Amino acid sequence: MEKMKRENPDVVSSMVYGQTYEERNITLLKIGLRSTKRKKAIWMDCGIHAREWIAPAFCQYFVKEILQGYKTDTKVKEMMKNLDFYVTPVLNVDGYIYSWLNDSTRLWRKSRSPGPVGCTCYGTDLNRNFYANWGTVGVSTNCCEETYCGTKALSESEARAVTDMLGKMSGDILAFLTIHSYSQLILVPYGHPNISAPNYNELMEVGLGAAKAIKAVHGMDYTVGTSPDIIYPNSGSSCDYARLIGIPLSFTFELRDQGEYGFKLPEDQIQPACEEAYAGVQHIITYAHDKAFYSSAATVTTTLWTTVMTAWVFSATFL
Ligand code: 0X9
Ligand code: ZN
Repeated sequence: MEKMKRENPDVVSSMVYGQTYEERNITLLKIGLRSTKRKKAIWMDCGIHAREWIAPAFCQYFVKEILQGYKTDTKVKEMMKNLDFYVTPVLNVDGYIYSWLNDSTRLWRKSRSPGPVGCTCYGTDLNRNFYANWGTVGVSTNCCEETYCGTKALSESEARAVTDMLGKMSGDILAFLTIHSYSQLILVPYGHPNISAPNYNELMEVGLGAAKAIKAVHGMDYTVGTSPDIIYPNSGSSCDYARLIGIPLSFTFELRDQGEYGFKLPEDQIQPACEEAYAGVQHIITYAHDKAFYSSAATVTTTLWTTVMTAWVFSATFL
């Protein structure tokens, strides 16, 4: 992150927006061209689940690509003028570092906070700890389980950090993308089976467009849908929280593979997995950008045109 800032001081800055249980910084990179106009934002976080190592790799790849892209690709440059990208390469820093410790900790998923009194296990599933139908479905209340949702919503400082940051920025965020592995899925809100997003059709259409873009890169199939429809119901996820507070486009990506290697994706798949996921993400970002900047421009044009025509009809009739 420091290197990216050093090499691109005009477009990259960083911000510490929280601390983990073990008091490490939670840091994001803000990437965008300076502008006098009010900019919209795209949120991306990776590594909320410790063992899903392809996710932090993807955030790095994404940062590298957009930093190259804005020099060579006019669309990326245009988006960098209108948007700021807020990228958290590793959200669950404690868990991620723990998963690098040795073979026995490699598959750690949760945070690293100790369990409540009377429970000797560690960690809360950060993707069950958000204030989004917290504790209702697809969670465990046993602190030794992988999907332990914590003692209450936002018991974890990592979930609080994201919530606070989103709260400050939510009016400006066009798209919220949270990157996981594995299964090759693009999940749309909600994880709760009884509620559905008001723009479900739009989310599905954009998600299917992203899956098509992914397939065009290396032929990989990604399935699109809500988690109850295609995997399992769940509550307290960051993706659901983002949609609940009004961020219109909220997606969970589950990157490669489909179970052959699972979380231990071999090194030679890092590059292709990132390339295809980049195409999917780019589809969503482009849609979000064009909707915000072109349809409002179109509205202005239509309004102007209507005014001109009304004046013309008025003058033709009465003058
Ligand atoms: O269970 C999860 O937290 C996610 N899958 S994973 O295998 N990476 O753990 C999926 C969460 C999806 N939930 C919503 N989008 N609501
Ligand atoms: Zn995950």
